[in-house]
Amino acid sequence: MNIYALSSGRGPSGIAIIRLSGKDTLKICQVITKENIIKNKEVNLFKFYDPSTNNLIDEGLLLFFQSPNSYTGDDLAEFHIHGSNAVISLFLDVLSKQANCRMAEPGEFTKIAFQNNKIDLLEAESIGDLIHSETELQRQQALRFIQGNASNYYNSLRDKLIKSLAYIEAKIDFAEDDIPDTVLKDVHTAIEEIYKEIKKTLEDQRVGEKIREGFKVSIIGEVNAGKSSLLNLLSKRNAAIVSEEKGTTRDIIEVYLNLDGYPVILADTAGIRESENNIEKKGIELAINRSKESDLNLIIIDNSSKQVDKKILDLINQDSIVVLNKSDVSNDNSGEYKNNGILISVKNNKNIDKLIDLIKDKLSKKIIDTKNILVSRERHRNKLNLCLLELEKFLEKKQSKEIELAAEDLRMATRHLGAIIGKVDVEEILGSIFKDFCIGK
Ligand SMILES: Nc1nc2c(ncn2[C@@H]2O[C@H](COP(=O)(O)OP(=O)(O)OP(=O)(O)O)[C@@H](O)[C@H]2O)c(=O)[nH]1
Ligand SMILES: [Mg+2]
Repeated sequence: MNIYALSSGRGPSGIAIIRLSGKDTLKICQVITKENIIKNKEVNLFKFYDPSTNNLIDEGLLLFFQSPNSYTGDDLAEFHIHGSNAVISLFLDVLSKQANCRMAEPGEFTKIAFQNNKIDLLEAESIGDLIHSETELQRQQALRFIQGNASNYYNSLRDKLIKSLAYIEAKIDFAEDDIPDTVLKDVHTAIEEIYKEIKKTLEDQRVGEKIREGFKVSIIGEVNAGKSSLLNLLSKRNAAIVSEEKGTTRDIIEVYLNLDGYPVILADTAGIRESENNIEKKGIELAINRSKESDLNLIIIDNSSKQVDKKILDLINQDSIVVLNKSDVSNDNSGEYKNNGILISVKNNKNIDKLIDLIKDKLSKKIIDTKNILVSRERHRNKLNLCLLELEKFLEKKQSKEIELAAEDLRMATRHLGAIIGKVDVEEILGSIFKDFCIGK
């Protein structure tokens, strides 16, 4: 089967790119261009025709990549045509009428690349991440994964496991022969090291996942202090209702921001105070819970407040920034919590740049060393944890007595590690990974 899809964004645009991949690619190209010679890996300037009518569709460029040196590993063509809806529709329609040709599913080009061993599973996922990246940190992380840093790491760990497993299997097969007893001890030491290594990898404060999904920054604080106003200002839109009435916000309102390269999920919450109103009470509970799961809390206090609720003061810690709003109204500096706070005015847009710098500064301290991020998804973390469990079982066993069971532990551990990069047992996870891609990738 040959597959095709529009790989560029929907028009109208100057140029649109349609991809075609499969073993009949060259033949289909010849039919559509009426040309016999189509140069591999070179730019071909051709006219494209509808073979059923002989009518001209458009004129454009054709790039042909012969298998196996293509993105998918199969023969692949790219048609660069004019990006109008009419041209695109007609072109796709013509392709649909060719024998053994159908529209590609989302991510199918990348899936074929994986199946043809052009890329591993980590790289395939990261191509999806790069396409969806919105901030500089996300772009850098996706690119690092595509270049294979993480793949190399997992491959080398897996190789070490396989080597240990081979020793154990040799010991089983040649029990009475001359394999020294120290072998089991050496394997034990090697597995202990791998165990420690994986444990260390998992202690990364989930930075990789946060870069993919966004850091949770939450606006928490006094009623009427200007929390919703701040959210609207930072997100440059009226996402939350602002009013002089106290207790306006009840639900959590989330906006996704690119804060100078940092992906941030910014949340506005209900103001914290003693309230008799049940709905408001629920909102306050949501706010406090949210503060606990945030990477950073902006504790908003009205600078003229003489007394601040203890529940709010209790939230001040190293993962928070105290923000004193309405500096245009009051310049009062009393109150201990004010010493480390930043004085802003949402109304006059005062010190907002400084606040953004502070947020970035706090978040950057969480990013230990982006070069060493090896886990970018929950899927990777789960597999590493499963691998650790098996290694733990292995280390707890008296290997000389339970050698067959110990070998099975290592086999399972190897399998979990392999699943991260897509070696063994991948069918069931394939579907879930590639369905998140867009069509044409
Ligand atoms: N003078 C002054 N007024 C402000 C400033 N920021 C917000 N306000 C006003 O303060 C009032 C409350 O603003 P909101 O943004 O609704 O405050 P909130 O903290 O979300 O309030 P709740 O949702 O009720 O807890 C509105 O009338 C705003 O216009 C500021 O920097 N200076
Ligand atoms: Mg509000």
